[in-house]
Amino acid sequence: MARTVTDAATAPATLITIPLSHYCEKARWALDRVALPYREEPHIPLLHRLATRRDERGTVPVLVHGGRRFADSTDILVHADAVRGGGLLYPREAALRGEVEALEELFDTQLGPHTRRWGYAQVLPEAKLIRSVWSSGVPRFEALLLPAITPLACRLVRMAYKVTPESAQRSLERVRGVFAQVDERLRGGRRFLVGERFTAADLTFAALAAPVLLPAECRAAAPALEAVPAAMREEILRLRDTDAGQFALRLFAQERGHAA
Ligand SMILES: N[C@@H](CCC(=O)N[C@@H](CS)C(=O)NCC(=O)O)C(=O)O
Repeated sequence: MARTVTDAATAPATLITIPLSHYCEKARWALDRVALPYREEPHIPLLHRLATRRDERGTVPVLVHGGRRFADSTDILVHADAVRGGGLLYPREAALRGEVEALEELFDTQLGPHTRRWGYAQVLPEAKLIRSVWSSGVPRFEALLLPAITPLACRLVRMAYKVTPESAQRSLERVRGVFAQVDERLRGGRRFLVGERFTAADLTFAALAAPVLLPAECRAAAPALEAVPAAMREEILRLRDTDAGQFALRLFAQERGHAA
């Protein structure tokens, strides 16, 4: 017999994460938003690959739910929305849904990789800081292994995300470019990016902007603003001061704790 939406909605879910990851925060926020119960399974970088070895890309987040695996944050949002009956993260109206999907894709590809690269460029030289965010909430034996793994993990992160001082500067320009597009879209005082309600477009923008804003309500593991190097702090304060930055901070303050 086919499973009903209600069966699927109440089946226990597991979200595999790296606690620092902003794509994981995007998925976590969506599950919280639609009130889909889940258990988070956080891992340190490298060991996350053991948990994601059966997924083609091996990245996090991965949602395991109702016997299925969703190994991409957008797939997780689409599933979370559908399993709760639809209309919570994506508008039911086709044209509006198309706009949300286009913005989500823009932020996934043009914002997330660049906030991550810039953020890593600032914190990778700070060994103590990076260890504290990578170990947040992970199983005890992984936390104990982390000091030994950190030098290799830092090298791999630099290679995988092509982190150099020059690329970080270029990424910051790309972030400013996306922020300018969001500023433009918000002109005229609109409260959300699409239509009159909070959607996956707003959620994705705010979650993927988190590494350059460090919002207090973000549930990804992140350093405190006071703990980051001074140059990073100054740039964060400048980005917070833009319309797009203010918008993302408002979404975290008003919408992060709110279940639909
Ligand atoms: N398009 C993917 C991107 C996910 C992604 O890049 N995840 C990073 C963490 S932010 C990751 O898993 N990195 C470790 C790896 O590649 O093994 C999504 O939206 O889920």
